[in-house]
Amino acid sequence: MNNLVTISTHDDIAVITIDNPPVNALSPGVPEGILAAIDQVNESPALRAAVVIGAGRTFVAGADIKEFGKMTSGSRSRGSLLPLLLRIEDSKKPVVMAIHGTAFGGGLELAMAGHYRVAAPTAQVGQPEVKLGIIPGAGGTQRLPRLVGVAKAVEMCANGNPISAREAAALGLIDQLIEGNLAAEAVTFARGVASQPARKTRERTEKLGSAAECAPIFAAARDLAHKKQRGLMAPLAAIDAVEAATRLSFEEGCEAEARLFTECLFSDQSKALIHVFFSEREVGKIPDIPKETPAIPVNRVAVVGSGTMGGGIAMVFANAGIPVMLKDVDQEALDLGLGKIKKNYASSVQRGRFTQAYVDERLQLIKPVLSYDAFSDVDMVVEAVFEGMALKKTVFAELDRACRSGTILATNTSTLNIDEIAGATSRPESVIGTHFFSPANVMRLLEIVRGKASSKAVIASCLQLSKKLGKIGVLVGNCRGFVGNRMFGPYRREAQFLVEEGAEVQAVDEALVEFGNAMGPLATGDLAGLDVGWRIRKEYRYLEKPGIRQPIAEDRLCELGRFGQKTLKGWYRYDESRRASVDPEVGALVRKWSADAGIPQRQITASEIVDRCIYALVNEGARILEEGYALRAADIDIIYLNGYGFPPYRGGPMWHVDTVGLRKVYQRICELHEQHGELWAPAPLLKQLAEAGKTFADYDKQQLAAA
Ligand code: 3H9
Repeated sequence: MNNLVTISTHDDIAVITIDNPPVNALSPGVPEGILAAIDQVNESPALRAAVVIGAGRTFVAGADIKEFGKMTSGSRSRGSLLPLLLRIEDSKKPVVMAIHGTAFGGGLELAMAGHYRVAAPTAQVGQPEVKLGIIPGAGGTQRLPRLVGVAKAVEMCANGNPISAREAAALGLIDQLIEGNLAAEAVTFARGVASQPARKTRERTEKLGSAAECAPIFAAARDLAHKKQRGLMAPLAAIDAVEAATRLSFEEGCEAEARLFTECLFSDQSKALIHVFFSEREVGKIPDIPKETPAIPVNRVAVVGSGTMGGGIAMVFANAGIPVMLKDVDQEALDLGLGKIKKNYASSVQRGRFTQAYVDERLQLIKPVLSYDAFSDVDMVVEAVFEGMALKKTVFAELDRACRSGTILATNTSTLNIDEIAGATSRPESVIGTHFFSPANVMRLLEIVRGKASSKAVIASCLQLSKKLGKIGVLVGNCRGFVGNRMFGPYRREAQFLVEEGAEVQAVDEALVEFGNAMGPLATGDLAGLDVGWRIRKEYRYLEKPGIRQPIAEDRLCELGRFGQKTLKGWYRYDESRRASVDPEVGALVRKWSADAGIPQRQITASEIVDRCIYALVNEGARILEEGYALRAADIDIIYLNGYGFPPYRGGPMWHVDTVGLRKVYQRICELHEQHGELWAPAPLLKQLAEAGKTFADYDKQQLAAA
């Protein structure tokens, strides 16, 4: 044993405690410590059985993910866990795994190597490895189907979602649920089974089924993976590994699992997804706002504006159990807004996402109001009125009058200057941006926009609140478009340029969907409404530098009333159920506009489409980073993964170009600069990193060290 694993005796039963905070990961020393303790139990005549339990908040949440980066293809780290688990399973005296919190990944694999499993009813178990781009690597794909059957094992290994201890008990994965004191009752359980022969999971076959019975299960699982996890290799590898359990012996199945595990572990996909895992946890760490910063409790909220965004934001608060007032200017607007909320909830009930009782409770929490009178006791207001500076200033002046001091005054603007909005109040320190993404009740991203005067308490509160709301909050600076939309501008600009230079509309979208994005840039424009950008462009036209090329097609489409899905015409044509089809009229119009503007037409490849759109995005990202509007390249990645449908297995745009190689990307941007002029001037930070042979990840590390 060692300081990570300790043993105590309770008469004839040993309790082996794993104590490796925060989540008892199987870091080096932990599996060895457990095994040494089991050996001790087997050697002691006085001990009849062992209980393995986790100290603190959880059982074992998995292998230590931090160790993965250190593994090389010759590394034995992976190889060491499987034989250790075999030796635990070979213990002559029964081993009872006592689970609370989570038994995930290697944690569940450890639990399955025990002879019995007991669990607190609140515990969760799962094989989430696919979310990290890998598969279970210590026999999980072989033992799980033996305990829960093939269909459930395939599902759990391929989608990575955990199941509750109750479900696990019903499936036979957990032998007993323990409502009271887990350790004490696990000892009693162990005493009860001490004299029975220990049954090895690996020797069980009764739930495996025949190859013919299992074939349709694997076919359906592969189909689902192709649809729901497009582009990801790990889910398919996980299915292959479980299939091996049904065709091969346990030992051969483990060898097949090992091959697939290694392939996945050394893939770019797994590196990217592990980067995402750690970045999601880093994003809330702000150097000048320590964890202890006192936050303002947010228990009562008001939302101003009951349009699509306001209504969605009200639902977000209601879904988190926070009472919310929804304000609009007149009854008609309010009725319309509430009607949309109810329709939205009704469709969730229909799809089985929520029960009617849950929805009724949520609706009780949303109180429609017409005046600011009741705002005096709210902790936070989120303004979500139309995007226009004058209107926003009027609203904030009203809020300044109506709200007590200390209330967080947040704006959901996606483009306007937070400091100017804050200037309409006597308390700019209370003002902040909370940029929700549409549909607000679905999208996970929340850009928290720090104004010049936003207080640390207000920022800390919004970061904490984002978790409570089930969002991932990313702190960004106050520049035009903030981080996400500022980068999206050049990305969509290039998509339009490409069409104006001769690419087909659907060829542009298809190239980016093939790259892995959830949607193409032109179809996204149609979904969001082309008129939104058109109005903003008209407002900011005075900022455009003369002589710099601007896209023409989208403004012209808007002039023709083609605003996208809402008018059933935009880049595409839509039927009443909003199914898109190619509109030849658009192709002809763009060709005419391009000819009038003297834009030469040519054949454009899918690879040029991807380079131009993605590198325009990244070049702007590099500027944002250098200017300090994003704290880390990883923050930009999290924004794009959670707000813009960037493929997770590419790790986000900045991680993606690190993987391609910054030198190569920089050279390509230089070429595009030569071909297309000033808009493609390489960002100085990109140039500097490329020339130094560094990556954006190196830049993040350097910034962290300096903070
Ligand atoms: C695996 O097991 C492969 C096997 O088949 C074996 C192959 C040989 N390792 O999320 P939180 C850190 S793959 C290292 O904020 P929560 C995390 O970074 C693994 N560190 O807390 C954070 O650090 P910090 C399969 C880990 O309460 C801190 O713990 N397992 C690990 O919201 C708190 O985390 C998984 O994929 C780890 N495994 O959620 C489970 N896990 O404070 C991954 C966490 O410095 N983990 N950390 O930022 C989770 O899903 C969640 O962390 C969990 C707790 C639900 C456990």
